[in-house]
Amino acid sequence: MIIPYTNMLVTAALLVMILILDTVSSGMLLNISGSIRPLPPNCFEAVSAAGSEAKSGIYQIQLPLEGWTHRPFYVYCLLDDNGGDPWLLIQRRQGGEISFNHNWNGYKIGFGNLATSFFIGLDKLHAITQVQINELQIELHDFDDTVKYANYDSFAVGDESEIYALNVLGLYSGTADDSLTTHHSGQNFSTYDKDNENWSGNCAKRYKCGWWYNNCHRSNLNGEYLNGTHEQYSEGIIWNAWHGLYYSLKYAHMAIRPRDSAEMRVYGIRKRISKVKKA
Ligand SMILES: [Ca+2]
Repeated sequence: MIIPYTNMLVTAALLVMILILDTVSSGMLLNISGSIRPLPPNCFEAVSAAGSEAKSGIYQIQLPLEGWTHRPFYVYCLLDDNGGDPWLLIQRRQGGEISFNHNWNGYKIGFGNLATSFFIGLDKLHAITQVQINELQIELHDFDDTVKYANYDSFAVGDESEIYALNVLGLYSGTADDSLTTHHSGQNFSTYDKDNENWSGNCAKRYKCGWWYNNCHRSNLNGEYLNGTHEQYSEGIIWNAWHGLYYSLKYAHMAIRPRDSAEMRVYGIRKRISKVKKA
């Protein structure tokens, strides 16, 4: 009688797996209690749903945006040390183990490891910044473990037909000084196989990563991981206004979050969901 009992267990396990796969592919989560709830649309709601257990980490979200309602994906949500809304990391460098020297398609879809170093992907970045107005925070660490910030009160990138241009970059505030506005605001994205910048050479090929290059850069947070002071002009993870063009930072991340109040955000998302449903 052992064999039929084992068969029953296998069948039950398969049924549970099918149910889980089905709910995940349709953008629903199965609660411990067995009830089904929709995936959160952003880090704020993902972290809120985790309640007192909430911590910085990987969450699954689903954007309430046409073309994305059946394409849930994972993001890294970072709790705010100052008690503000959580941030969504769009890029992080914390070691040299992940190469950032990728082609157009690599930057389009994203690459790396969400738990360590990664780039979210330009399609997702465009979509997230389409849903609502976001602010941007760049956090930088040097090898003395000094930490500095560059904040921009709005941030959005165009879609692929707009060459993922850095279309919206708001007012700067912070401690790292501004190495983005003057040289990079409004610039197209470039990779070594798509030169969309203003230099006679190929910036992405020369500096080994994709970025919103102009006639190259004053910041290059996707650059090679080079461990501090070096002799190669402008190479490495660069933030010129703090450490100049011959110093590669120890750590960098770029994080975004909706700029509006929680109330405004929920209202805005509801409006968009109803628009998507009507379409
Ligand atoms: Ca060029």
